[in-house]
Amino acid sequence: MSNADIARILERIAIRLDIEGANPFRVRAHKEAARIVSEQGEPMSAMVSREGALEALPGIGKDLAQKIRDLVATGSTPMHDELKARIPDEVVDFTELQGLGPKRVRTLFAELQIRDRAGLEAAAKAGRLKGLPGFGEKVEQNVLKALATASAWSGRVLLARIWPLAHALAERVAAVKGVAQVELAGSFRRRKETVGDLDLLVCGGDAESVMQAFTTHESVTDVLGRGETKSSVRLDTGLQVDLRHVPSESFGAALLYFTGSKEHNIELRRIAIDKGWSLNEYGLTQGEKLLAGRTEEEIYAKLGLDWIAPELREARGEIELARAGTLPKLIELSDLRADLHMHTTRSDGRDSIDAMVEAAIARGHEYIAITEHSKALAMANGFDAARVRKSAIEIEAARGRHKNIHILHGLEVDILADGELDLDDDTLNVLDWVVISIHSAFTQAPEVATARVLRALQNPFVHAMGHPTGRIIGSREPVAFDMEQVAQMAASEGVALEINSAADRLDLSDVNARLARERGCRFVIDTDAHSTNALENLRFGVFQARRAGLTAADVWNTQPWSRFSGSLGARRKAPRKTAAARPASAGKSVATKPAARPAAERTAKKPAAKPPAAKARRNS
Ligand code: DGT
Ligand code: CA
Ligand code: CA
Ligand code: ZN
Repeated sequence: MSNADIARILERIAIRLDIEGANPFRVRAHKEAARIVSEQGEPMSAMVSREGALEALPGIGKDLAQKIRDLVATGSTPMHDELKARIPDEVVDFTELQGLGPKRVRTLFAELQIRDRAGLEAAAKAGRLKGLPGFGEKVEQNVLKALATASAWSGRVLLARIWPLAHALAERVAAVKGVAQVELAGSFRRRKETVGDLDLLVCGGDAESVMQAFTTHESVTDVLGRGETKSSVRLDTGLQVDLRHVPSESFGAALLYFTGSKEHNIELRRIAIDKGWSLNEYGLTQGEKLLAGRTEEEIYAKLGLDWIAPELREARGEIELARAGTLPKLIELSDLRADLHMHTTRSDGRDSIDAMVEAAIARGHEYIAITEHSKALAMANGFDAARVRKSAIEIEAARGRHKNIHILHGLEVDILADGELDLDDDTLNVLDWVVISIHSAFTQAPEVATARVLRALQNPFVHAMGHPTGRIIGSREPVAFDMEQVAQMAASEGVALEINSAADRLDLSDVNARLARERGCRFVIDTDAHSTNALENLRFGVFQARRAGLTAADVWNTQPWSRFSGSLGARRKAPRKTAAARPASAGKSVATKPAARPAAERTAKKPAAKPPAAKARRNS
């Protein structure tokens, strides 16, 4: 069992204890143990053989150490077996549905004896949930919605979750003697946010040895088929992987075909047919004659097209651009110089400011923003006005300890249900960087939600909107605001829209980011990291941006610090457009003192001759 497997079982023990109404201390102890195990670099299977090593871990006492030993030895523990016998897996999974925490699941289980998904859906449809203590009409409707969302995504896995394993499989095959090329094609190569299955392509080497290496990987649980040129397996995650062994003269054609999308392929084939040729996974041919097939580039070239990045192959106009030679130069991970959304132990993050800063430096960031939550998120230790002022001192002290990165004093401020921000303008003015986010009232009617967001975007202290739609892939639908109007307002206000890199957010989506780009919006790509490890997720945000056709110039945090810091205060100093809608005090404070930018003073050279505010706020 890997540490991740062990952590997952400890986590599920915690949920089951919680559902049974066990002592909250015991619940928390198991959750904490799961976290500790998942963060250990050394495998538990190695640690168990060293006397006292497990007990030396923080939060792991005798009892938990024994459970870890049982898990390593047998894959289970007596306590988990007993709990499982009482509470089925599907009931534990209910806690992942939006709106159903362990307490409500306990009620469902105890009062209605609901033991599976079908039972939950039937009960909700029959209106038997709303009368339960702690439920009500709205919760019942939300459960139905959450069930529908979950089933629409079922069977697909998040790109980020399968990323390491997919590469491990590809590396296993690449290590076979004589193998020349290995590619993970399909939706994975297009960097879609979720994948239905993996499509591996291999050329070179002896096919038999390739199939042997592939089908015997540790994570393979079933071999669904094994042939000379194609094998299929199922992984322990449930995901299917197809591997095709293809000759090198048609590798490019196979890669093109199996990368898809199907719609993109159909458009390409139409172009070939118009020229009297044919295109399939073996090559581009004219009668018997092979015109191209070894590389994708030569096939695109023959068809009169520039090579198209896989992320754009969704039949959304990329072929016209490739024909005209006007494809965008897509942003790359190395273009990003900063991460402007992250949390520390001061709110709900797991790591200290120093740990986050050091990890950001190690990643090569030139500047970062530390953005804790605001007070509306009491559960997450959100900051009130006084805490923000104290925070400014803490950030200044951190700057003193870390000279080789610029640290912005930021905050992730809640957008309240009516569009008011969770903190007053004077407090916002203390901050260098203000991200606004929706963390409540997710199910407002479209007009209400649109008005709410439009209002929030007009606050002159705001720099960016975090995870704009609030959707969680597989469990929460986006807030129903009108993206068209929101994008227009964000563009005219100069507020950047975030592409949040968290595996199950990736919000904005590709489609929404594309729309926002067309309306002239600027973007930021951030991790929203709650731990140092999560700072690594930035690449998934970049993938989403590439799928939207974004270039480095579209993304604010690609700018070097001198330009970036020079553009931060512009909006605060501009005269307010809608003075009537604003409290008078805020306007005054803006007029009398410049926006606080202590971090900016740390730059060696002052940003020379700042461009006019309006221009600085817009790039591209
Ligand atoms: P997925 O696995 O659902 O996330 O999405 P894909 O795009 O990986 O789809 P998949 O695995 O069914 O097939 C891989 C690629 O093979 C697909 O993107 C395009 C190509 N392909 C599959 N079936 C067809 C087809 O019927 N016609 C054409 N033109 N291409 C196809
Ligand atoms: Ca696929
Ligand atoms: Ca497939
Ligand atoms: Zn956040």
